[in-house]
Amino acid sequence: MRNSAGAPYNSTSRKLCGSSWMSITEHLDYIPNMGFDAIWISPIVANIDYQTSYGETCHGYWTENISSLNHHFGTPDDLRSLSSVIHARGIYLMVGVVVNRFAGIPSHMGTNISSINDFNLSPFPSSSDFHPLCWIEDYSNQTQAEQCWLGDKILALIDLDTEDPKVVTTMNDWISSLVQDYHINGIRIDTVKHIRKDFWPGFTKAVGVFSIGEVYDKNVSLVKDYTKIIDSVLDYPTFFALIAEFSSIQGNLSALLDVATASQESYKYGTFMTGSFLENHDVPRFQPKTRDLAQGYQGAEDPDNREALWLSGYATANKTLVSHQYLFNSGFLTTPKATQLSKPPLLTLLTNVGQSAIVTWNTTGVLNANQAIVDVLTCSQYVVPSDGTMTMSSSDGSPKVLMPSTVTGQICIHGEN
Ligand code: ABC
Ligand code: CA
Repeated sequence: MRNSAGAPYNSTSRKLCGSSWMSITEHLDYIPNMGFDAIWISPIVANIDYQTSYGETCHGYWTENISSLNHHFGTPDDLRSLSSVIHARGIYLMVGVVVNRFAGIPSHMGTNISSINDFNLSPFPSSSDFHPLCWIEDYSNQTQAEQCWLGDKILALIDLDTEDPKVVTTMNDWISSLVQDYHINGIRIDTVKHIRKDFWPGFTKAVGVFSIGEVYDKNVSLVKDYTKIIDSVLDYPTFFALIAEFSSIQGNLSALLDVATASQESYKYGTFMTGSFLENHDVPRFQPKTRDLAQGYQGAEDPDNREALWLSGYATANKTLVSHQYLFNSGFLTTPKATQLSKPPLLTLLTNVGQSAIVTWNTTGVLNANQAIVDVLTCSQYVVPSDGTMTMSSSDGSPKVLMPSTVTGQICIHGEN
């Protein structure tokens, strides 16, 4: 998305940048060219509209009124138009949804529960619709994580009383209409671990389409329960392991395997349905952590990790950084420095040795004797010797993605991919 003027944007300013739903429609080639078939947009409802110590609500997470849309992003007709234009291109629409809380109350207005009545929160105008003020101080205390408030004394996020049946019914009815009105194909549910688990089955039923939940925690033991009540979760445990083990040459890929195995065994569908990611708008971008990548967003913590997309020039050359999916529902062969992921007919060889060391993968017994294979990243061709013994190597830390020549089809033609 670019802003209307195509102007430079400094995310540190935390200001609205003029981006809109209609501006997305000006760059629709970018999405399939990156290999994507869906877009996920920020929450769409009306937000508080005043300057806070954490800037303006450029991200859409500070809900004021769930019954109207965020006028900074466009009109209801604009959103319907975005929906129909992308659908015509075969692209799905995923929308961010916040249930857990309403707008931030800036500190100078006080965070006293009674001051909630002074805001125009809709359809929950009264302090009795919210949990009494207490701050989440211990995230491992589940009752506190669910019933106390996120945010801080600078900007409080008012926690909705999702134990109240009236609140539950209102939110379920709201999401059901929203999905239908705008032909939404999926939703990304925010702050899932901050609402009691038995709230979610009714809500996701009302959603009626695919939902993926944000459970921001590195522990498989905590995340696994949510895979049983929501279609999918963002795979934070694997994210933490990927970052730890791939961003440094001291990383241990066996530790990554431990997390992958644990999630395979305890998530409802293994890792088949999880949302894999290497970075997002809440965590530092991956590139500053290593010198081994060619391109990508560079920002550190929020708000620096929210660089404007138009500043990339919509380049599509380096797809792996943002779109690589770790298909962990597959076989592994891992040493601390080199791992082989086997998902026949695909074999992926990964390493964290860095660009100045040589790594070898022993593929004996993984690939068949006499098999002709192609590395689809470089289009290099190999034939497995007749006795089946084979090692592959890399001298610059590059991965390999191997496919049998018989199934690569059009991927590598005349030595190009
Ligand atoms: C603003 C400023 C920030 C400032 C912050 C206090 O206020 O911009 O610079 O630091 C929205 C906006 C933000 C805004 C916030 C608050 O609202 O986007 O810019 O920050 O006003 C979701 C969304 C996120 C959104 C919110 C709102 C929720 O994706 O964009 O933020 O609340 C928690 C929530 C998670 C939430 C995340 C930001 O905060 O659970 O839903 N994301 C621990 C906790 C996590 C916690 C995390 C970060 O810290 O367990 O629950 O996430 O605070 C691992 C552990 C984890 C641990 C991590 C750090 O380490 O296993 O448990 O996470 O090892
Ligand atoms: Ca809550």
